[in-house]
Amino acid sequence: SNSPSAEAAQQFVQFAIESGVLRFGEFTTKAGRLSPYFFNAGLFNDGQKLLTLAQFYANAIVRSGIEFDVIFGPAYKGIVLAAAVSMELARLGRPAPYAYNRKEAKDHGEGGMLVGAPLKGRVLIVDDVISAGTAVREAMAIIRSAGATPHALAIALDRQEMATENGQDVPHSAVQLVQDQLGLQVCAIANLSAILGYLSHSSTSDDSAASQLEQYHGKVQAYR
Ligand code: OMP
Repeated sequence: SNSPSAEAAQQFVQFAIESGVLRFGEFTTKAGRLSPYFFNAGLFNDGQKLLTLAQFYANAIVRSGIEFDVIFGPAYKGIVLAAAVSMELARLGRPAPYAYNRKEAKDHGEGGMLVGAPLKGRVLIVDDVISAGTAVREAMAIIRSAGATPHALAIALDRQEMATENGQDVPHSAVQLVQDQLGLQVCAIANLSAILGYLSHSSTSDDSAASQLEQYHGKVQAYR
């Protein structure tokens, strides 16, 4: 199943809010959308948070039933994620090698743009967030040029937004694009609906954040 476990999704939203990773306010996304919330995975910035994060990913991946040969973490945030998820999967008795890319080519030593295990076979991309689907297409291009097969995507948060192609909004979500057109299996720990659900049940959250997220959801989601 690629739909997140509802219980894990709620627990994850709470964890992200308590960690300061999920914040409410005014933000601009990479695709240039004005968003009332932002998820900054870089703030899972101590060992305990990273371990808990890795457990959420590993459980979601195992639950999804996705099969793969190697994990790929796109630089920079994906590097830490790939390593942490690989460690937790090993602890669960499902060892998998991992690799990541450099953003700048190295002209000495071992050279090249890829570090870690050889990128071959079915590749699971582990990344933080999917919004308009640009980052995942960049990761797919790196995997293909290494001669491997982009096979699946695991993310912490699916923002459930419409995809862009060549900078233009298209009438389907980024996850639909990745699954139906690019052929990847997708698993997410949580999505915008889970955030909305959490806010509607939490007594501590403010109602204005909840209503702004509702509005935003209506604006950025893809209708078909
Ligand atoms: P897309 O490439 O549009 O799918 O956006 C995904 C990337 O946006 C992530 O890898 C992040 O670099 C960044 N991002 C976040 O980290 N958190 C958010 O809440 C929103 C974004 C974003 O800019 O859309």
